[in-house]
Amino acid sequence: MVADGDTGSLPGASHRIPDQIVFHADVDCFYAACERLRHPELVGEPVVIGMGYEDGEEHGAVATASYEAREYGVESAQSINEALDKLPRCETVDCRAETPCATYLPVDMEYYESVSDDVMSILEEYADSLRRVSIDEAYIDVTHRASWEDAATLARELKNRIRNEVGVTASVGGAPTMSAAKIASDYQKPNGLVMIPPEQLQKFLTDLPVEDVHGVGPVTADTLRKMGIKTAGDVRTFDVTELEREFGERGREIWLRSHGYDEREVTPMEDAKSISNETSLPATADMEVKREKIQALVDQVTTRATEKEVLYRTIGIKVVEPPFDVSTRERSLPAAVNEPELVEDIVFDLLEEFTETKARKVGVRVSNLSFGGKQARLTDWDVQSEDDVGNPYRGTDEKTHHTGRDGDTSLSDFS
Ligand code: DCP
Ligand code: MG
Repeated sequence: MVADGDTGSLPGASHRIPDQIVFHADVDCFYAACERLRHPELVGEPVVIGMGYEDGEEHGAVATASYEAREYGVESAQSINEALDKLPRCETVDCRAETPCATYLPVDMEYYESVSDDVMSILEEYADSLRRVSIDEAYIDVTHRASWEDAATLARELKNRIRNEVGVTASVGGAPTMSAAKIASDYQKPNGLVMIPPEQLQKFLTDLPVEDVHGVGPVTADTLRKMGIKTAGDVRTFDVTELEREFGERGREIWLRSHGYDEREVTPMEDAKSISNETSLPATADMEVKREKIQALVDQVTTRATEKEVLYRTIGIKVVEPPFDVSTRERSLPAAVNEPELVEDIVFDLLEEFTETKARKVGVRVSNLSFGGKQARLTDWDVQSEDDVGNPYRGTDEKTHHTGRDGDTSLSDFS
């Protein structure tokens, strides 16, 4: 049953739409917008910024493309070669050729960071608190700066100041929750302004594709679709316990977010290096027991990653044999993700090496974190050889083995 407008369908503090006003601001085609500041002749033209790209070369990947270049199918994470097939390189920066072409430029992080700082300083002026989540996006809490009646006016003022004082355009979304504010800022890009007051939140979410629900990655979206769930509205027709049965703790989160329940407050970003957890068990070689413990740890770690809007590139396990024999195994992926089912597959795969091992403690860790970015699609990932085509589990493995007191310095960042 769809519970539009129902903000209190179940008891408990988290089953309500919070009483706050959160904005999420995200600059449009950020790196390209920065380049346009110093190359005004590129305004309105197709521009492609390449990571690992050098002038005139063909290696590297697309970091971003201007909206004019996106019309030709150029997008982030494509190889430069693929982009060049869709849009050849312009002969000169002020090219006026008849056939469509794009200006390709290499990434210049130092410059983009200085533009980012200028955008963030303006956002800070409007914020009771600010959470910067990537180079071009931040959440701000404006609960005490506006009411829902004038929230759009405040957002417009903020956007105008960024455009006039920095020279880039930002899309801004406002909502009572962080997750909905992020969806709102993306909803009308570029130069978007979307406000979702509390009474409209559930209606807004009803038709939202399930892959856009906070915490749902491509693999989970696939499983949900197989269950007949295509939208957040469809999620709400399910009982929370059914989703918990299928996805564990994360099922509950998907259910909550689909209702617009998200209690998170805008707090400044912590500088975490990894997210991990570990648990003791009566020393045993029983794989069933080890798997069960690891499964619970995966749920806890990935739920924390989702709450913190963190992507990770490295996934690892730790196995402690009595008395103090510590082994770690980790695998690094070609791109950062937040994909709990993938974590589960990888940690179970890494655990295979310890089939015979008596373990008294096991741990799960995700590291190589990036904050607030968008996850690559599995198909975007670079594959390492012909055999690995389509195999997202392929990555680089690392092993360590260490005897000594568990928790020694070489492993101290594990917990
Ligand atoms: N970025 C990157 N590689 C990616 C995605 C993004 O290097 N796979 C970089 C380039 C982007 C910047 O991060 O300019 C900000 O990321 P966004 O996802 O906000 O993308 P854009 O700002 O470029 O476009 P949009 O208008 O969709 O926000
Ligand atoms: Mg952006």
